Amino acid sequence: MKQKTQKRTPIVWSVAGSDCSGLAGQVADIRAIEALGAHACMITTAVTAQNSKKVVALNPLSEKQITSQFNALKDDLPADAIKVGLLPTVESIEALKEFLKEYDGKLVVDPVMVSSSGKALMDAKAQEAFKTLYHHIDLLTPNIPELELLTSRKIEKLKDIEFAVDDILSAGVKAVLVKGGHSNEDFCADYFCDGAVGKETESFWLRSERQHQANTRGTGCVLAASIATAWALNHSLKDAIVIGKMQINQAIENGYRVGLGKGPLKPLSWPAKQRYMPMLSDHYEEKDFSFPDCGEQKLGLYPVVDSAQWVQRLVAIGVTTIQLRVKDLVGEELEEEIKNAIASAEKYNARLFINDYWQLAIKHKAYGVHLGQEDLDSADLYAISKAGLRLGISTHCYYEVARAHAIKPSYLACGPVYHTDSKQMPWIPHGVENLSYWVDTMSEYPWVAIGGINLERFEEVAKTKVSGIAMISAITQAENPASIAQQMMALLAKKQ
Ligand code: 3NM
Repeated sequence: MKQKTQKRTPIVWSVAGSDCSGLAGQVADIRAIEALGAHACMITTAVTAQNSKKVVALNPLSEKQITSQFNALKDDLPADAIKVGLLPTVESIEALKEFLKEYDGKLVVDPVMVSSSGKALMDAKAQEAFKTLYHHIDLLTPNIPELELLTSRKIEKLKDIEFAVDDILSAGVKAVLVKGGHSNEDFCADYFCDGAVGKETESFWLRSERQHQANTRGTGCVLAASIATAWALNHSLKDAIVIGKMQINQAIENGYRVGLGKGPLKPLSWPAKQRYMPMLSDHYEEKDFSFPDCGEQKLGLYPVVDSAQWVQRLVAIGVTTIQLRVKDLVGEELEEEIKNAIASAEKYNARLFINDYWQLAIKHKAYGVHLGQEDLDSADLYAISKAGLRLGISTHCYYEVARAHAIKPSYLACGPVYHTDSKQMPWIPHGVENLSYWVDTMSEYPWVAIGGINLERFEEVAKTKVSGIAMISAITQAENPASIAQQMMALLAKKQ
């Protein structure tokens, strides 16, 4: 009988210490890896004896014992990503280094140096040898005490974190995520940076509200293992970091008590709640602006057009939400176009969003502004907020949703839902399933679906809980645009 061929499940290796108490270390890694849908393999570096109150013994394995585990796995169950935790001795580091000579895949390393009860988990020689791994590491995830140990710096101010991270990046690590769980603030902010001084860098803060939960053993393990897993599943590293942060927020919420001391986190399946989504920005502090909502009425049919004439044509037949996306006008002509579009929308009481040109939108009192991610850095969000305009933001992935979430716009757009020829983008279409994930997960925002939506696909999109359905070509390139728009509006009216 012919066997069914199945897509191979991605594999993530946990190179770490076992923990007989089932609270942290490798067991936490396995739970995290399998919760996100990958297969976990274990390379054990030490058979630790610990309980919920203390580490009793480390019991490191020999270089030979560790190497034999690498050799057993490497051809049969090769890693799509590796998460490294406890490396207690120079021998364990040597064994890993030897293996890394033939592995150039994704490598996330959580430096496990001191236990939460204060026991040193790496001897002084191992701490030095650890640095010889740096140029192999794609992402290093220290907490503040570990960052201090690794860089011999005292971290007192936010700037100290940046300097210390810079030391590590200059020494060869490709990216660093510093975990902020150890601060006393009522939020928890992690700092990411991926390039040393002089090289092109990207850095950001990821903020979540602090959950005052007692059962938090294994936090570092679950975070790094979740990031490695999401990365193994082919999300970008930055998306994987956001997914890891969502998962840690969910796992902390579900931590449970089991022994006399702190209990473990519980990583559940794929995180899908707005309260797990971190806010991502270049600021440590939360931004203090807000944007008005778009009213009770759903955004509905939302054509995106490139001229005031189109706005006039469509609002006149009852379109209530519309975007002016002008690409080829400048100066007075551009301003005139925007003024005319605003006048038409006002006449018919339609909600007009101006793409990109936020100054002109403010000047002529448009209903709202729509910005792409690339415009977020240059636009003055404070000015838009102060003027009382609504704000819509395009998103395509976890990183972008987390970034938009920090701005708390009036709506979020999700695209491309299907293939589109109207805009060049690197994104694979979401499909309706991913669109639904976003609408259901970030459920406090109205969502607008965009990309490749036409009359045939319209009902399928309308079945999700989106607030608005946006399109360019299905209307502007139709033989009879008014008829298509009216049919779409009729489908929405039928649904209500
Ligand atoms: N933004 P059409 S897709 C302007 O995914 C735009 O952010 C998108 O055009 C996004 O309806 C898109 O012709 C083009 O496919 C939508």
